[in-house]
Amino acid sequence: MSAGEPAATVCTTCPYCGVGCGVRAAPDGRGGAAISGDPEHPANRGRLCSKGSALGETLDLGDRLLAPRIGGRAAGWDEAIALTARRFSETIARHGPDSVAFYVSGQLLTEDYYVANKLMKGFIGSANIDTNSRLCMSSSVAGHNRAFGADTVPGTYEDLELAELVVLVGSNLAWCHPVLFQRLAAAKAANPALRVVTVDPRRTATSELADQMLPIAPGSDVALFNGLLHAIETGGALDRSYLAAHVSGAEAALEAARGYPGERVAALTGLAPAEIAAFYAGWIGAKRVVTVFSQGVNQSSSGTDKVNAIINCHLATGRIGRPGAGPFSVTGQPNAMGGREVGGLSNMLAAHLSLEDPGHRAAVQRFWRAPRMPERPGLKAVEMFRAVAEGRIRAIWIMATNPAVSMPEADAVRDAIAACPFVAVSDITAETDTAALADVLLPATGWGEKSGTVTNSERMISRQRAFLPAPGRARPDWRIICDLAAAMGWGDAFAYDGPAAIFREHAALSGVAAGLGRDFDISPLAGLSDAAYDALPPSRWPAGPEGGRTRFFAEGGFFTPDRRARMLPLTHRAPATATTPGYPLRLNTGRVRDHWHTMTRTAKAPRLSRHIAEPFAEIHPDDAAPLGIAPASLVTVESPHGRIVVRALVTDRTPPGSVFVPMHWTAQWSAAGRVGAAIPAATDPISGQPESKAAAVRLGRFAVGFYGFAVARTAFRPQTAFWARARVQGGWQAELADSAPPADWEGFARRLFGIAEGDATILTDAGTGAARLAISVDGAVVAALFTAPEPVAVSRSHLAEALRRAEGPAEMLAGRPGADRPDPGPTVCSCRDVGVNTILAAIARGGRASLDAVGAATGAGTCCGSCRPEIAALMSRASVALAAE
Ligand SMILES: Nc1nc2c(c(=O)[nH]1)N[C@H]1C(S)=C(S)[C@@H](COP(=O)(O)OP(=O)(O)OC[C@H]3O[C@@H](n4cnc5c(=O)[nH]c(N)nc54)[C@H](O)[C@@H]3O)O[C@H]1N2
Ligand SMILES: Nc1nc2c(c(=O)[nH]1)N[C@H]1C(S)=C(S)[C@@H](COP(=O)(O)OP(=O)(O)OC[C@H]3O[C@@H](n4cnc5c(=O)[nH]c(N)nc54)[C@H](O)[C@@H]3O)O[C@H]1N2
Ligand code: SF4
Ligand SMILES: [Mo]
Repeated sequence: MSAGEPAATVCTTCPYCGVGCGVRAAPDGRGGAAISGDPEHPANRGRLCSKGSALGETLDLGDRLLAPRIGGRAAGWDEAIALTARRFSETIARHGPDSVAFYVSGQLLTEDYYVANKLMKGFIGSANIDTNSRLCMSSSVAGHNRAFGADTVPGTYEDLELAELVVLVGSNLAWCHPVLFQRLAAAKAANPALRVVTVDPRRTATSELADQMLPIAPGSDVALFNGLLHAIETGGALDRSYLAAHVSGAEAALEAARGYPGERVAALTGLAPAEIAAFYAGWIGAKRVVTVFSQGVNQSSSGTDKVNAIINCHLATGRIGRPGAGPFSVTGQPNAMGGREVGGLSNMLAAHLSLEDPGHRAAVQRFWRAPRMPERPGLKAVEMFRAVAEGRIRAIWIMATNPAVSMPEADAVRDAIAACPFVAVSDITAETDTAALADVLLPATGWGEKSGTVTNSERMISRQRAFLPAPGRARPDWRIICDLAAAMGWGDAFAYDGPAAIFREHAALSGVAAGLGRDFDISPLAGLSDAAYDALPPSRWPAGPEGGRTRFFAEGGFFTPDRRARMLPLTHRAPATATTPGYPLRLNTGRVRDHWHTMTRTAKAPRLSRHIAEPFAEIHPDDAAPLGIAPASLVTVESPHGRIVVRALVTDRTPPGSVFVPMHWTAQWSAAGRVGAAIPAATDPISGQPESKAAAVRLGRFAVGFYGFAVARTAFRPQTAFWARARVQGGWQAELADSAPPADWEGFARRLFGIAEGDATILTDAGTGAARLAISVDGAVVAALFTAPEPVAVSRSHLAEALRRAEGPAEMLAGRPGADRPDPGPTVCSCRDVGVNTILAAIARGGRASLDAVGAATGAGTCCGSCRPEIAALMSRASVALAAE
């Protein structure tokens, strides 16, 4: 904290994405806090995105789990821990250590993660601890290990600013790592010679920054980068001295790449030969090139090969570990990296040591004074839930993740958890699809209440610090895990008095690993006092005796036995379910700007649902037309595993043959929006990461008798065949639809809202069957419903605002603002609440206005900046329209 800062302000780290922005929180003394970006944090220098800036709106306790529950009833901690320990111990005694499992999360802090891994691997003696990082980073981990001999991210964020060329492969950085994207956009504005290329089947907010967009066929990245490697060779761009000194396997990799001349790459990727050639020439010509990759690479049945295809090109040119050059895996979760450091995956040990290396195992066993150690890797996430379904795992503890939503074949996973003899779930809320299935619910402290460390994408370890008291009986995750370990008889090995003690042990173990030649070394931090730990500034690893190193591998020094990197011979493979008769389309899934995963936190902030408030499918007009799918109608997206119902967004952003659906909606927020239900559990053979971006599906029209839109002051959960609800400023809203309109709209509305009192005002249109209905108390509307045989055309933002302002029925039932107040349209800028119509009007007034001019006129994009790519898109479309006039 710098001088002059009020004493109460606490510096901490954002709990969302892997950019790892520093946050300042000033508690208001009433359970809330004012949130701002930390100007001194090296990741963000004061910036925050829309999700980070809305953190203050997610702190209320309304939905929190405040005491343990057993079978749905409130229970004490002693009872809950004793029962969990007894069920685990009995299961192990009867069926062996591999009959139990932990399924954990990249959203745990390093200290939580460390003790969970130690308990399972060293004391229970099984490697059945896996994590949602399996669904996220495991292909990158496997690719790094194959090429570098360790899971090392060689570069830093600064490299994106120092590069001549940044290639974003399968990364929607503008929405998923917004502050890093803003750093890139600022660097490009300052240095127009910096070129950006996106490789993504879809046009996204990220592509607005791109000089070249490569709309690659889903799953064909290996072909594109094999072709690049071949072009590097034929173009004379191999760095022969780097290869001779530091790399093995180059000849075999080059030989495999020779099978990918330009025409073959064009056939496999669907890209035009000229655009491929231009991309290759640009890549080869740029000495400083960073290739950023994310889930379009990892979440694939050839994910590990995709990672190595990219790394091959960097090794072949020696463009690695130098300022502005290197392959760069950006991590998703706030502590994806920390989880890898402690060994939280079932095929890892700890501190980047290998489970299958007897020497490593013995060293860790000695260090932990562990009674037993598994000799074989445990089950990876997909295998783990299969084992649950088949009764081979009989007790599971799920921490800080929501697999009933986020796993592929999510319906089967949900049913397996429901049928498992014993399920414990640690969460901050009971209102999740997974928590609903638990035998024992354990209340964890959440962001702002817990304390520990996280590591971001550039190996920067930052503190998360508490600035609020633990609510109710909630406890930090590390403590719940240590309490269980003690109840199972291992109290001595888990007798930590706080996260600092755990961190010291973790740091000391990294010193053991460094002694065995591993990359992850923070041993100089093993002697931190509690006070020094509390004050720990952001620190990049390795923090070795030589005082820390910024980048890896410019001079070789890989972590393989011969210290040489490995290039690998690779072959293109189509997605696992590429051809499934009867399912002609490919389902791509991912994220939207303002929601986080299964929405347990972001859905609490009304301003974050203003951007997108319901699940949708992006469908190309060529796919929509033959099926008669109209814009804003409802569609089914169906695979052999499951079916969802979502809104049709007919757009050419997605290519023909491909449908994009966001991953966020759960059974808490929608009737049938859990897209994981439709995704097959096909995995990469090396990493075990599921292919979440290329499922074979078919589309259908969802038969609708009436559509509806509803708002109310109090929470309601519709029972209709389709619904999706969201928080709005003064209450709740829902989109709904069902097969046949009810006979009596007032009765329907009163049941929908659970409101018996108040006056109902109803307007019906006998011709169309549309109805508008408001329930008011003392002249102010408390709930309103708008229905029509076609998608309801009312201004959502106006209705939410009218509800908040307690308007009367006449104002409300008009459905949109009066002529004196223009309708702002759907929200683009959630910080300043600026709608699309307002922005378009400003663009129209200003002609080809600049982003800053639109900002000055409307306020849009002037706060966190996350919406600037969308404003840029509106501007470029408007200028196309002007040009066409
Ligand atoms: N707003 C927001 N931000 C987040 C998160 C969130 O939930 N919400 N989650 C965080 C987490 S955990 C993660 S892992 C990251 C994920 O960050 P990203 O990986 O950037 O996000 P996604 O939207 O999952 O997918 C990225 C892109 O991959 C493309 N893609 C699909 N198939 C292919 C393919 O075969 N090849 C290529 N080249 N591209 C393809 C998709 O069209 C999509 O645009 O985001 C983090 N940040
Ligand atoms: N179809 C499809 N599926 C996907 C993906 C995709 O792109 N497409 N992406 C995958 C990826 S990359 C990821 S990372 C996963 C994410 O998927 P999940 O991990 O399942 O999603 P979250 O909503 O982040 O779940 C975190 C849970 O932890 C709880 N929680 C928050 N803070 C704490 C805490 O401090 N302690 C405890 N104990 N609990 C806490 C939250 O309330 C929430 O229930 O989804 C994967 N699934
Ligand atoms: S970019 Fe946004 S979500 Fe990611 S860490 Fe920064 S503020 Fe949080
Ligand atoms: Mo992730």
